[in-house]
Amino acid sequence: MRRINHLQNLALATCLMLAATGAQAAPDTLDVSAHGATVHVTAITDTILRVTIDRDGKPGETASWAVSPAMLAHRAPATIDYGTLRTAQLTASVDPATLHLRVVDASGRAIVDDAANPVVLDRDGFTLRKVMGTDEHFFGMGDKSGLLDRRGGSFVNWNTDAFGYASSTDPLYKSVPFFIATGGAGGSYGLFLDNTWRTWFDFGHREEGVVAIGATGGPITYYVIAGPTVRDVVRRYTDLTGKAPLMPRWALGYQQSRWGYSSAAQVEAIATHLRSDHIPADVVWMDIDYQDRNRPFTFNPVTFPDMHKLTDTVGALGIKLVTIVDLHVAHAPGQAYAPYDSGTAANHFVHNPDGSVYVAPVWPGPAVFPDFTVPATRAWWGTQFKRLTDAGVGGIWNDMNEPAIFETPSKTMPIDTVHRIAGDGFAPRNASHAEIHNIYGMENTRATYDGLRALRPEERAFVLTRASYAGGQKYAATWTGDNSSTWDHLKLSVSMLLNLGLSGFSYSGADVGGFTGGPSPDLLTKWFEVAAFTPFFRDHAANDAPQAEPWVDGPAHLAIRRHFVEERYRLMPYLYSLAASNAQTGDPIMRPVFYDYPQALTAPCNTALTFTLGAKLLIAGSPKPESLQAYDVCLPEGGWFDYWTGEAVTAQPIGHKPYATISVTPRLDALPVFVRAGSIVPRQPLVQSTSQVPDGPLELHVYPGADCAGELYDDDGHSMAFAAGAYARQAVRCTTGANGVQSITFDARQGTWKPWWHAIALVVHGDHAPISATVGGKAYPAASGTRTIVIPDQPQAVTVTFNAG
Ligand code: MIG
Repeated sequence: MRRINHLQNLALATCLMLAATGAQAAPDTLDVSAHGATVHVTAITDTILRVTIDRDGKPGETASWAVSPAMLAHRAPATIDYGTLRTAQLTASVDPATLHLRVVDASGRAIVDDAANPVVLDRDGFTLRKVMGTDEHFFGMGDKSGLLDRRGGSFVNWNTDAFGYASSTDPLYKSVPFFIATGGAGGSYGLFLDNTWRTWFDFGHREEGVVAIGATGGPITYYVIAGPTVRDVVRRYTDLTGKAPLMPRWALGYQQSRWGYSSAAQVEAIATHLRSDHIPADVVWMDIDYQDRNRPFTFNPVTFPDMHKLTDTVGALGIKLVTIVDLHVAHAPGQAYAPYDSGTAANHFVHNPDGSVYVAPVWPGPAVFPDFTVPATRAWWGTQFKRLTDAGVGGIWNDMNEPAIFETPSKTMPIDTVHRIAGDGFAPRNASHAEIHNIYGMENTRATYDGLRALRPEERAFVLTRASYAGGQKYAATWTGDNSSTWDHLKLSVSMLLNLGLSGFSYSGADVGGFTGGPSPDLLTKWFEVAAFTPFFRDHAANDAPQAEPWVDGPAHLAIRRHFVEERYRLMPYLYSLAASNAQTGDPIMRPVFYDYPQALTAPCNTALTFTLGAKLLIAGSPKPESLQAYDVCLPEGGWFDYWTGEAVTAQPIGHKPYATISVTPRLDALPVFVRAGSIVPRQPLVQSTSQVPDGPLELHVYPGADCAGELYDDDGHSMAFAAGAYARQAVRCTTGANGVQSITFDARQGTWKPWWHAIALVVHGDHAPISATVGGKAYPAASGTRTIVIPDQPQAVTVTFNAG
């Protein structure tokens, strides 16, 4: 149609140079026009640039489903000269002839540079082309499968119910059109294409040396997020799209699920079995089986006659119930089904182009679909949860929200169904499903989250979702959908969770054991071991798969699985402090090794089943977990301890490389975990549920080394009181001398919360075990034959000194 907008032909572009209108200064935006397109560059912060491209002089809307109005309006001081915009940290320049955009850092190094033909407009779609550096590696893009590094890959964003997906399947459930490039001359950068339509990203797959991104429609709006570190980019991306809220502590506990727990008696039996087998656990999940005819917001009157009684009974065991609530409301006119009746009365459902209500089959049979882009519809949806919160349900699981539709080859709504936009900074208008599809699941979880918060304002809300979009971390945790019971999927789970974490979704998990197929006993055991160190730890299986609860393979397997679940509960103070810091900074809980050890980016430290939990623990499962062959674990330079024995590790340096390796012979009952030298890791006595107060002192495991530090965080674990100051946060540091750890310094505790511990057990690792510690003029001896010294709790700023033997 508008051929003049095709900029892909350089020769043509040269002829068209005369048509360029040149650059003009505006108060806070650099505007450069050529060939009927205008590039606008705005400094949201010193390190985040918003780039929009208008076509035919029609400015796009400044509204977003991912970025808050406050961030959209945020500006950093910038100087705009002819063709350039400068912030304190970046300079962006746009060539007035070609619209070529280049962003450099303060020392002139290119952070991101356009490739030839940088902007190609084609009907309603577009392609943007950036240079792909030879040493750059690419991460993020949400839950996409395949390798950790996206380099060489090509991906589409279109939320899809991908039952039975493999490592090559794309697209999957979520759309996070955001990647991080690292390894380039100017360090790392992030690029977030804020376009909800079907988008695609190509990392040198079609064309060597070019990152190409595009969409079939919608606004050309993207953000360049500068580093230089990956951590900088992730923190800034979550400044832009929002931090995940602090989850309740129980959501970090072990969670037992299965499609097919089909009566209250069975749910109760599962909870009782967890307790009688002494498997620490916090949640039992209830899949669609608890509902009446698969209708959302109902309880099956025969099999689940008294939901309140059930939540009370399992609640007494320290276990919460999380129930599934899918968005497909049964199309049940005249049947006194309140969600249908009230939703119809207020016109809350998605329409067909002819104005009728769109009806399609899913679990309840014919169903209708709330129009979650309408604020009034979200509010109505939120109120529907009252029946569940009144019954004492702990959290909500939003499945099928791609949305999934049965009996149609596209597996989803026709792209011409009509949604309404009526707020959120957008001009009111109708929008096609093509525009709304990728945010439909996120807006579903937003309605659920806000609804739970409104119904229980004092409590944190917990929502799990399958589909989402960039920024969806503000509303829900997520899981990787219908994986399979294969060793390949165990490996895949790690790369998927790592990329989700880098994409803002820190609180993620994969179905332990695999959803379909039924795991072998060894696979399920190894999966428990690995998943015990991942953020969201839920064993789940399909209705037609064999039972996969921890006890199904006999006492030997149960013992190993229990041991790893117990270890997670002992590590709860560390895990919870990571969750608290994620809510503040956006740092993922589970990270690729290069997040904290950038020198490991190109080392073989990033193989399958290798990751860190926070900066301090490195988990190094075998790259071939199905095999018992010895393998090399790669440890970034700087010293490590064996987490299980507490002994320092002697790793083999590899020439002058910034890492060393250690050979490990795998065992079914073991998973190598290492602790960084210079760490203080908090642990606690074993509990069977996070609702139980640990009996005994908080343990601080101290591992001597450079930059020795740790953090303590505690609060009541479930209410919003922390937001008003009822938390306890305390930094701890240690010094190391010739005799190992010399001292530990506690900063003054911040916040008004009084944590559960009254004493602290200092466990000092390394070659030298102290015989006593002195604090406040008093000496405390080590328990005989141990490296453990118990001192009183230390809320004030204080230094504890160790006395060598
Ligand atoms: O059509 O609710 O991914 O976890 O057990 C399948 C039944 C619907 C798909 C979810 C899965 C869940 C299942 N659901």
